[in-house]
Amino acid sequence: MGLYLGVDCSTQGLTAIVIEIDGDARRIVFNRSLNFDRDFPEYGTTGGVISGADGEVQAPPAMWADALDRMLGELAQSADLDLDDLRAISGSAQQHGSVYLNARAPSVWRALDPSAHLAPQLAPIFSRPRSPVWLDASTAQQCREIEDALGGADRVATLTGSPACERFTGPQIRRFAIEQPGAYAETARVHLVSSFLASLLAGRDAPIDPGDGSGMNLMNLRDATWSPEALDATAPDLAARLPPIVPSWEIFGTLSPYWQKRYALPAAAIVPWTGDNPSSLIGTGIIHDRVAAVSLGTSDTVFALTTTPAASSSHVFRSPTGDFMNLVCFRNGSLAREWVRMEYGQDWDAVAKILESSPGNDGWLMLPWLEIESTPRIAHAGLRRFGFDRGDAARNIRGLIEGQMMAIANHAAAVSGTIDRVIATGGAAVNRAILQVMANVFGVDVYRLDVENSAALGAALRAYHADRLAAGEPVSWKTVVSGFTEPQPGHRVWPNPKLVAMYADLRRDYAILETLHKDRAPIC
Ligand code: XUL
Repeated sequence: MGLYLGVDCSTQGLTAIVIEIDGDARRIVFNRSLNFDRDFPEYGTTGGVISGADGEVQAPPAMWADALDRMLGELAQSADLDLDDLRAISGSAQQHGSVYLNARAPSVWRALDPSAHLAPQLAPIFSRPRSPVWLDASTAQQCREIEDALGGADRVATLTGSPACERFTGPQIRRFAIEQPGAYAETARVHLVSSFLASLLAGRDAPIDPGDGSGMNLMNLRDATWSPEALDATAPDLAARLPPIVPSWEIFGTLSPYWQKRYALPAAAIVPWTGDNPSSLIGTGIIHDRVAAVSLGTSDTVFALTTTPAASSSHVFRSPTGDFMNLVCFRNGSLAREWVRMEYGQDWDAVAKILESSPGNDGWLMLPWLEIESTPRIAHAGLRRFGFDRGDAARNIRGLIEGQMMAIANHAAAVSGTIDRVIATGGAAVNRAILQVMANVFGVDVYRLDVENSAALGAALRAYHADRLAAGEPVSWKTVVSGFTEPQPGHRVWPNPKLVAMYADLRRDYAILETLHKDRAPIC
């Protein structure tokens, strides 16, 4: 029997899931979340981040470390678990964010005092106390410079899997290197959020996995190695500052003495962490084509697995299975849904009733760009409401959520050819009325999985896969995910054929409005 821990450090909180695998008997035995704003108020975040001028959005890496420390403490206190059976740990984190460490980091990790909290002991290691995260939109100029140096947006996309994107790591690093050359010179190591947290567990520099590495505009997508020309186009001496890229399943260390002594944990294997989306691919069981996952979280994403990169997808990442995953990301996800709910003073039950009455909003459409958007790229934040009465709660709430679902369904064509089924995950997937809109808009069955945080589950499953491989008893991905990711019949939502036809027309109108208005200022 073995226990496997998966941790997900998302924008707004940190979740840990432990799975127990005993032959064919498989179950989740621990599932807990911490919320950064609520549980770590001393860091002063809102929605897990701190927003500054010029589109800057950052978060303190010490807060993520603090959350990891508290979560392992809670795990160690869990009376139901015999943690001597903990065999391997992996994790995932919000993609693209970067953590800047000075040369002292490795010696600080080696000398950590197990009787003391982790975060304060890490204070000497940061050459930049705050990390830019995926919501950061301050790097437009750096994106253009990188594209110019590499021969244009298409060339960057072919090489790295995505055009230069404001929220990606390479442009973040370039801005830092140019604007704070002294602090960049002090930086010995640039980590992703994922590899930073994996380093803390192992007490040594963790590698980057190809899944998260492909969200940086720095990795050659095809052979999963750092691209020398992309590195040169980004910042001086970057190669020396980046950890190596290794296969997602290559165990690189064991839980460090700090954790073993602090919480009486065993020397469990540490498997490279990946990005939250690649991890969700495993946690939703998407190991074959014609199935797309829609993750409704701080960002909404739609993704699918392919054996070759899709030409039309805005992002192609490597998947933790070694294949490719195509992904489209929408910045206006749960925060926009939450905003419209609060603005009109409704609870989620009332929102569900609103969605169930008058599907299609009598034809009234809204482009839900409360904040600047990445799909399509919208530089001027602001809802675009067409002929709406701003006082009409039902129409505005329905307009925003239906608009989000139409945008997701329209852009999903870029990630997968035919889609037979959608797996919905993320916090908002518990809302059946939203999934009903999704099913009607997509015109296919939508399934919700039991587990809300598919990224943390995916991490635990990846830990299991890597452990068995290292033990010389490899397990196929189909077997890895079985027992955890089969959709429950009770969680299936069917489309209503009449509404599918109506939404097909509305989706066309929505696409036209999107094209017409993406370069225009908000109208109301
Ligand atoms: C994907 C993206 C977001 C983050 C947030 O490209 O930027 O989904 O991973 O979790």
